[in-house]
Amino acid sequence: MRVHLVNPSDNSFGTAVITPRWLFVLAAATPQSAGDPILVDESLEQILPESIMPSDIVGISVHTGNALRGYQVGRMARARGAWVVYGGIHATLFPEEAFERGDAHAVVKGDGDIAWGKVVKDCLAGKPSRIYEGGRIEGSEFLPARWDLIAPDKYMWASVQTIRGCPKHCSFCSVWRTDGQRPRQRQYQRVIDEIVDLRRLGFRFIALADDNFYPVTLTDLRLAREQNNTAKLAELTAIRGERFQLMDELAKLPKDMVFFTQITMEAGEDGEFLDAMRRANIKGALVGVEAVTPEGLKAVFKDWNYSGEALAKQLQTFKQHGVHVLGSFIFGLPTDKPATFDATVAMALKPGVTFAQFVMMTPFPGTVDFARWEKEQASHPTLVGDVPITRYWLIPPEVRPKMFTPHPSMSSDEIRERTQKVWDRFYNWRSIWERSACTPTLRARLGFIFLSKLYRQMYAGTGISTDSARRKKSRTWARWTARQCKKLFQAKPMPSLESPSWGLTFASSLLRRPAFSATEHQTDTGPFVVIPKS
Ligand code: B12
Ligand code: SF4
Repeated sequence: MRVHLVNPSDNSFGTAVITPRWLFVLAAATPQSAGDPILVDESLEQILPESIMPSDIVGISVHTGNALRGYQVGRMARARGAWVVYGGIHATLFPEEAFERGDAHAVVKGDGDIAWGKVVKDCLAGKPSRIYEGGRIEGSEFLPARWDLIAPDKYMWASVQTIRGCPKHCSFCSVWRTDGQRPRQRQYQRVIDEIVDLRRLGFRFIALADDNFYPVTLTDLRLAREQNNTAKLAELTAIRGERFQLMDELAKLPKDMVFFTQITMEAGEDGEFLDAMRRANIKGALVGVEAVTPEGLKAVFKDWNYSGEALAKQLQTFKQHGVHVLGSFIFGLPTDKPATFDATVAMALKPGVTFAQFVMMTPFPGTVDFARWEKEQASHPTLVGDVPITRYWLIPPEVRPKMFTPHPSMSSDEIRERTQKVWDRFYNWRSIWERSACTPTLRARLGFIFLSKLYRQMYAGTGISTDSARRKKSRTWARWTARQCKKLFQAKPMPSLESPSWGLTFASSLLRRPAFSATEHQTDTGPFVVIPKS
């Protein structure tokens, strides 16, 4: 019997940009009695059906975009006699779908860190439950990933989560509903231990895979103070303090390390925080700009964001403090007009934005937008084949519309074409060359150019492009560029690197624990085995 963990994907590039973290976390949650799991990331290569044997346990993670492929994998695995278990955000929101479409034996809702061990044991005993409630576990319970199982030469960036949940409530985002609005933060040393493990293996680029790296704003602190809410103020101050501790420790790691995260624009008001990010080598952050007009921001419940000149200034503030912005913009909002595309690209081309993504409005399940749309569709459902459009992820990709919700004044094709032009304009050679001047060396400049092109091509291959010929060309391009980029991202392994705190005489034995070794991962007695310092 073997445990297989499968990250489904229709697009295999042989090389991937960022590690799917769940694979390595669930590997850590797999009881030792089941042996080391086999990890299959289909964004590298597809699973071989012959690798699945009767009584094997196959764990499949589905988000909305890869659900259809995930169900295919599950049906194949069940037909070969395996136990099939689903988890991930989509399975959490639509557990019944995994049974109906994916031949599931069981579904885990919510976090898998604790629940997965129980699932494996129940499967081994031949009696899995139908649904497991993984819930929202505390930050102290998040498992460190088993990086010893990674093929380091396959990924450019590794991902480490430092916090889960987001206090905001944007209408297009499901995070605050599924992960909750209360930030669940990991103790900084646990994060550092994982990063040390990764640098030992030769990873120097790490994505801090957080929903929102800036969970406490200056406004939150001011309001708690004004309301004399001492308990709230203490809680917020503690969360903020832990962030600074993390960044102080990151700053002590090898100087060639580069971190990237996701943050709200309000961090631009907090110079102290941005300076700590710079010292910590957090060189870039995805900032959800979403819309450049006040009406657009209101439409997505993000009117606390900046627009117009104030937005341009705010984005530049990040750069002035040494944090590059990957601006994320949404097209297809009801308030968008043809002129919005020009205004957006003009804003993106201003000095504050180093990278940008222009995504088409997609109603993701679990969001306010999705609930509203589902309600509108209830009386007169639009069908594609026999699938209601509100279940668009079940529509075969060849016939799946590119946009799902009608726009009041533009057709889907018009929005798609205009979006395509914005991508082309932002990522043309000249603009990339100009932006690449922010890098310190020729090698870094080359890396910047490759990465910009790769980013653009990967997106073109995932739905925005106008026709399938272009999509195919994009994929070939992305594959080639990914191989070149990978070389630029690899660093010499540092097998004897230690965490800055392990050498401290006052550090507790827990602080001295490397995040993994061949013998110390999840045991049946619990994941946190303390390894005394030799
Ligand atoms: C980092 C991240 C990215 C990164 C890296 C992706 C990667 N390679 O992993 C990047 C930037 C590339 C990215 C891209 C996109 N992302 Co993203 N991303 C995230 C983010 C912030 C964290 C994911 C993560 O690593 N979490 C840490 C791991 C440990 O947690 P986890 O995956 O949730 O897994 C836990 C549980 O879910 C469960 N579990 C998961 N799988 C399984 C399987 C089994 C068998 C079991 C038992 C349990 C289990 O156990 C795990 C441990 O507790 C999430 C937000 C979030 N909170 O999840 C969004 C999120 C997953 N992304 C989202 C989206 C929409 C996208 C994009 C489509 C964005 C876009 N418009 O292009 C693309 C799609 C990329 C693709 N083709 O897959 C949405 C998905 C919504 C949905 N309903 O599907 C999320 C939820 C954010 C949101 N705003 O709502 N993303
Ligand atoms: S889009 Fe960002 S800020 Fe808004 S709720 Fe989601 S994670 Fe939070």
